[in-house]
Amino acid sequence: MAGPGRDTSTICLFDVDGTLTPSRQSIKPHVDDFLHKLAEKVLVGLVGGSDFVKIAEQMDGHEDIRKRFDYVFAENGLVAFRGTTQIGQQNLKKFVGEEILQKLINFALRYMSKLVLPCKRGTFIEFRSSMINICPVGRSCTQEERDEFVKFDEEHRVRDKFVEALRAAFPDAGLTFSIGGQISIDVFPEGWDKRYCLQYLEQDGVKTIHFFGDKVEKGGNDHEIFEDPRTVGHKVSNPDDTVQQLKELFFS
Ligand code: M1P
Repeated sequence: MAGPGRDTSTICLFDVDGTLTPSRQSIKPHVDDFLHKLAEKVLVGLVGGSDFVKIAEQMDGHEDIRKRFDYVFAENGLVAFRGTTQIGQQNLKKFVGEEILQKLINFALRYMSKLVLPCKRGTFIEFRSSMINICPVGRSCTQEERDEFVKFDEEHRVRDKFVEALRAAFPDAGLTFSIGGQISIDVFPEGWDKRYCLQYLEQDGVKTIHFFGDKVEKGGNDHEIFEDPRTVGHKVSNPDDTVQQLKELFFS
């Protein structure tokens, strides 16, 4: 990772899906190689909405990503690693309490039971340590079924309407409903968005934080960190665009 003259006061922090990899797929070898070169110049970190296991699968699958990246922030940074050392872990269950959690889960299940979609599979609610992921098509869908839902959702705004209904039903619960990926909605306490990870970088004295993300518009899960004054935000359209922007910034 380290190289002579590496600037450890600067980090490039990347969203995963749509920024370094196609959504929920593995990183392409040329993007992976490029990150290795970049890591000789500055610190490199990941901040994904997904849980650690999914991020690790997408970034390689066999190497421990905590050895490869200076920081890995899963679930928006609520599960945080500096190298191989875990430096943070939040607990949704304790923070929100069982009563609200059950009301939310029951509401979401009722709402989804009325949806008619091209298909429905399994795992409609995934309970993570710091967020609940609600997925109308079901997380166990195949890639083909995922693609089909994406088209259907573009046309019928299934998730937008679902988020509106959730916001209306839980106006004072202190929860954020965020469309982070292609087929699901993330639910977490206000403030537990990707900005959460910045505290660790500040504590470690990192001075310049370049953030790269694709979902930077309002409602997207990169929006808050992209707009945050503590970061230099870079909007990208896909992994190749990310590499191109990095070349211009650090290699020209
Ligand atoms: O891009 C991050 C998102 O990745 C997945 O989204 P989806 O399966 O909907 O494409 C989920 O892990 C989601 O929680 C996460 O924000």
